[in-house]
Amino acid sequence: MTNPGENTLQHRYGAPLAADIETKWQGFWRENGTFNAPNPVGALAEPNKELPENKLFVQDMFPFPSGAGLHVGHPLGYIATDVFARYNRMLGKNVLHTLGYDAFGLPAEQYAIQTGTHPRIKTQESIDNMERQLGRLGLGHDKRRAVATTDTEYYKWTQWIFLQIFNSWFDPDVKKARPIAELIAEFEAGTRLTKDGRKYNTLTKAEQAEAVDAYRLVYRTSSMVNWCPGLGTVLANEEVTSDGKSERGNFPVFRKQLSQWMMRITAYSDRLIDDLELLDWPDKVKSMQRNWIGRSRGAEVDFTSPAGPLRVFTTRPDTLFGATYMVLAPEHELVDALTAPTYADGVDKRWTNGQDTPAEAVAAYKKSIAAKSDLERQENKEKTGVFLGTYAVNPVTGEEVPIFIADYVLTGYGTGAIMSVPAHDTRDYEFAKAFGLPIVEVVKGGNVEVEAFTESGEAVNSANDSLDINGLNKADAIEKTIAWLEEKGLGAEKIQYKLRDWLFARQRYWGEPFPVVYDEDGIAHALPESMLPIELPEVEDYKPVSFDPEDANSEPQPPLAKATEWVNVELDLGDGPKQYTRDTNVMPQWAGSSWYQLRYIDPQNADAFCDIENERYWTGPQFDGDCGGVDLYVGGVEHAVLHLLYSRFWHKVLFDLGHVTSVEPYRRLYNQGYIQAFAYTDSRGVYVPAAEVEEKDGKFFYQGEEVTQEYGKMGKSLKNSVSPDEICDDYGADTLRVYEMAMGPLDTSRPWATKDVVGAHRFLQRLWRLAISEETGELIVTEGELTEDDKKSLHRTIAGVTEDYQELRLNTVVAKLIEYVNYLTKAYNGGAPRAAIEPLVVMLSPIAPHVAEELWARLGHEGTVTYVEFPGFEEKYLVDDEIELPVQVNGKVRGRIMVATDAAQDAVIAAAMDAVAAHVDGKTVVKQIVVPGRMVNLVVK
Ligand code: ANZ
Repeated sequence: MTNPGENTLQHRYGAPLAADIETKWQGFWRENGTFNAPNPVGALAEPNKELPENKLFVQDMFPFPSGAGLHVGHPLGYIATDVFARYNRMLGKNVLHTLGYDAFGLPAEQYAIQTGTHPRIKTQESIDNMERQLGRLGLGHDKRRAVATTDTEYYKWTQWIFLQIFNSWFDPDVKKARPIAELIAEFEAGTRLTKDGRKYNTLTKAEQAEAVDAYRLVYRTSSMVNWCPGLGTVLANEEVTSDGKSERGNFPVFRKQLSQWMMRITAYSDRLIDDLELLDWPDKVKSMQRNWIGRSRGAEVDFTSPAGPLRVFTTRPDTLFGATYMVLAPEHELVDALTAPTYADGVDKRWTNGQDTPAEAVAAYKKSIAAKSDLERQENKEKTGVFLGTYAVNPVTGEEVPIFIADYVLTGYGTGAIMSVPAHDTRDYEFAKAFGLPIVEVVKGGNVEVEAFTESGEAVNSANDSLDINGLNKADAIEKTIAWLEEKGLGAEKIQYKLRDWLFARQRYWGEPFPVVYDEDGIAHALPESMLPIELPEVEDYKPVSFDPEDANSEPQPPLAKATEWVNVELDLGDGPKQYTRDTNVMPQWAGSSWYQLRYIDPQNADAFCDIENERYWTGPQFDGDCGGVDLYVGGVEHAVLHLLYSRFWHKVLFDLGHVTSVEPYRRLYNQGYIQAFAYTDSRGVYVPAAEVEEKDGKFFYQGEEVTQEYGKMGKSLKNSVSPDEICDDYGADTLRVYEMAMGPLDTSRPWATKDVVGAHRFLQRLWRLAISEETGELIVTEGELTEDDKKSLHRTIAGVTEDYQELRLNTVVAKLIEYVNYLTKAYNGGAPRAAIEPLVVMLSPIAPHVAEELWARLGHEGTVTYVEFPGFEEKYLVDDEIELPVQVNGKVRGRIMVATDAAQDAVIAAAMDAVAAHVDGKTVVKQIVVPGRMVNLVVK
């Protein structure tokens, strides 16, 4: 089979010529720094150049340098941002666009462990390969700004930002971060008490340190974590699958109490929710963030119990009269105190789970749920739990209600205890049914005989001597109940969040070391800025200490702990040289990506993470109330929550501390769709190489055997990857770019079809033939005038693509350019007029930049097409000079006429009469109605 990209004509636009052109122009761009964007100040400033006020900062979610290399799905977003950036350069904007690497993290380390080389070497190899692959695509990046999070000069500043956060606290009065020194000053002056209400000056040194730590935005705490012995590390909740395994490696994960670094992101819950209003982001992503933060308004209510007040959090204080039992999380601190020595005679057998005493029942129950994740515990399944043998008193009814533990109540949310209202909460209803507990209706509207009624309605059965909410709607009932509780000292309004603080440590090697040491008393000291960077030590054996995957009792042993010379250091932290030990954890993979947009702005700054003047220029607010930030951030929706929440949090801290002028990191977010592909499985369900599958009569065959077609992600495991190198070899990068942009709207997923790529290639060949002779390679454009039709076609194309480029409708840009090229091909069949070709080359250059540069040069221009002004259009060519009108006879359309838009009424009627002569002949026309631009109606008798 001959490859359509190959050809015999030396001057035809085929793969060999495309390759020459692409190499040539990529070299030109590199040598001339074509895409270098100047900064106002610092290393990347150009003193003699006045910066345009009009700027654009475009950013991609940067890739993780994986050893596998790229498939054609990866660059979809990178090409789109490149097109957008190039288009905006033609509008005269100073455009910042680059691409770095998110290079720390577990996958690189795992991969390096498998292959036996140091993660740094492997990471660099992967980066080099991806650079090569992406380099072929002709992306217009300012290469000086490309950073990798693993560069020492980069992670020095990641550590510096950690120190800023560590050395600050969140002042609830002004709702922002402030330097920790200001808190200490307030403590010392006595104007602020410690969190537990003590006077700072009366405390010992250690107690003072503790009081300050309780406020820091970074803190250590002993908390329940997900310990994965098989990987040798602790995992964040998000890294654990719903069936309690590690997302990477599929090892068992156990809940374990461990001392860990945490970031107090919860302090920012309200601002992270409220500032979503300022952002030009997809609604879907905003609501995912809102749900993740999960703000609920409700109340805390105290029930009286044998162990003192038992506090619950409820979003429905209006249902308090219907609380017929209580449930504690099995981990609740009062469980032991509330466990009775014995069960009363005749206790319901369902409540004891076959055990003789409450203590035995509790122990057995705890054991049965130990391995379950929070997600599993909340799943819709049969409700389980056991009775503690004790009762609490409902504060409004005065009735005794039994106390249970059950896994559907989670520790770490609310107070870890609930009042159960089976009539109006589905989980409580199921539990009550399973355990034979009373169901009391307190909201009218449903049928609690058959199911819980969870909607709002009028309160019923809800009155005592001093509180009567009967007849009130939900909001009023809540308000009145809370007022009553507050008056009695039994409760208060409470806003609750689902968001948890950010577990910020991993027991791994390939991450940023913490700039923290411990003294002989185990007190943590943040290192001064002057000691940064804290570099990763070279270790012989950088593998984590992993354990028997099933050994829940194993203790994390970070690999850095083995670098004893690095761990034990003598330092002078202001009070003379002393021995310290370094923290042996590393930061989680999210750290480096939480601020990289700021380093793109000022990548070579040795004195600061980013000069605020440069930040103000590139991402500062542009008008009153504007949040500022990167102008366009493109990436997959899988980062809707964690990455974007973490980077918003860090950015806000930096803003509070005065290091940046923008309130948000990313002003506009765009989620691109995915390139998907068909995959094929044989009769055993094993994937076969998709490229070797043949289609016959709608059936698919691999080596003669019929296989089943599936549709989904592109990837190695599905054996359906297509590499961009392959397409570049066969057709050239411009063809790949045109094809990917033409496949469909950028925000939707689309199936890859290698056989369709040739269509994009033929389009570029037709374009080429309009200007260049395939036989001689000579320029064949004419200097002739454009016809009226040419002008109409040209100006319409310009108007259309201008709007489409702005709205990122890149598929319709391609469609309109194809239409224009087809028009010219038909009209001229060979050399077209220069005045028709030049604007075409400019319009196409963002999408197919190499061929555009080549044509631009052959048309006689010096230098690059990159900064040529984007063509404008004249309105007068956009209006039609002829229109089609329907002609009705007695209200029925009987014909159509073409008339000049400015035709006189008489002429329109004459044309209409002609068109419908058969329906009018022999009748009398009693009325002729012309609705200009719309229709003609003739009334006949
Ligand atoms: C009584 C009640 C009656 C409730 C009713 C709901 C409906 P959101 O909206 O997600 O914040 N809850 C409180 N703490 C819990 C915990 N640690 N584990 C599991 N469930 C917990 O949900 C708050 C509601 O979830 C609370 O309001 C409580 O049940 C339950 F008709 O209290 B509710």
